[in-house]
Amino acid sequence: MEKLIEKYFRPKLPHIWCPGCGNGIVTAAIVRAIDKLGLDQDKTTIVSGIGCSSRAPGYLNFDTLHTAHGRALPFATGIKLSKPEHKVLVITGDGDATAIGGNHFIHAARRNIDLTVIVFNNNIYGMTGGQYSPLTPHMAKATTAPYGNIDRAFDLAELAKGAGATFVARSTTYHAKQLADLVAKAIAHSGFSVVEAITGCPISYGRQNKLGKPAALLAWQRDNTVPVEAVAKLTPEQLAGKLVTGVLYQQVAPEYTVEYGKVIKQAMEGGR
Ligand SMILES: Cc1ncc(C[n+]2csc(CCOP(=O)(O)OP(=O)(O)O)c2C)c(N)n1
Ligand code: SF4
Ligand SMILES: [Mg+2]
Repeated sequence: MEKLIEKYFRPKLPHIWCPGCGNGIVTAAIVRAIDKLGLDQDKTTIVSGIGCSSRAPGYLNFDTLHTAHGRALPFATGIKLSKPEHKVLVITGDGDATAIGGNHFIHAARRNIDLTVIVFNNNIYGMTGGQYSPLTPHMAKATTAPYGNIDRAFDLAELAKGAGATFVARSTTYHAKQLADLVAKAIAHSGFSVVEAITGCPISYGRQNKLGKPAALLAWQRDNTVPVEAVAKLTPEQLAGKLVTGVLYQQVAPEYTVEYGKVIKQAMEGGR
């Protein structure tokens, strides 16, 4: 990891994350994926919105943009359209991606634009003190739901797939190696790819829901996930309440910047 730190991280310590936060594990998984694929650092752009998770690109030695809350995808779309040969990654939180940025998320998925979105899902608005997000589980506690959240949560993977994403995967900070492999697969995929990274927020979500120390949050991830390959062998009772991990969906479909390029070419040639 030392070599990776030297190559891919900016010397920008201390970072803002609390002790035991899972964000470092997800960020390291992204760096490992980039290194595995041998991406050109000068042709890789990482964009984020606002939140604890969205601070990650600031620590990374690439062209990075820390934008406005929920707006990472419009910025990333503009970059990808102007430089289609670049790899563009988006780092976002559950609130950033599915609350204030929810509309951008579904429309970027619908376009199948070649962006890789890594959603750091800690089930809460970590940065602003623990308000519930659209990914806070039903009846979990948050500062805005001290008696339990009566909203039902989105299933992010189903939302992405339903909106048109062509690569959807999920893993956790407990499964850090699998997470890095899935991010690499998502980046290699041509089209809108989404990786849901389940990560622990011990300080806000964990405390409010009495989940224990950071290690207990990792143990929760270990005990409440099922690899997609095992699903067919399990009964509905065994699957109840479990999160499925792995590549959940993949499809080949026309990619937006390629289609856009064709239209531009046709217009330049004067055809209709
Ligand atoms: C327009 C706007 N509204 C609200 C905020 C306040 N705000 C900053 S981060 C955040 C929530 C972040 O939650 P999430 O995306 O889940 O990231 P996390 O901090 O949990 O990683 C909010 C509401 C803001 N910065 N800008
Ligand atoms: S508030 Fe939660 S998500 Fe934010 S840095 Fe602290 S532990 Fe991490
Ligand atoms: Mg969050």
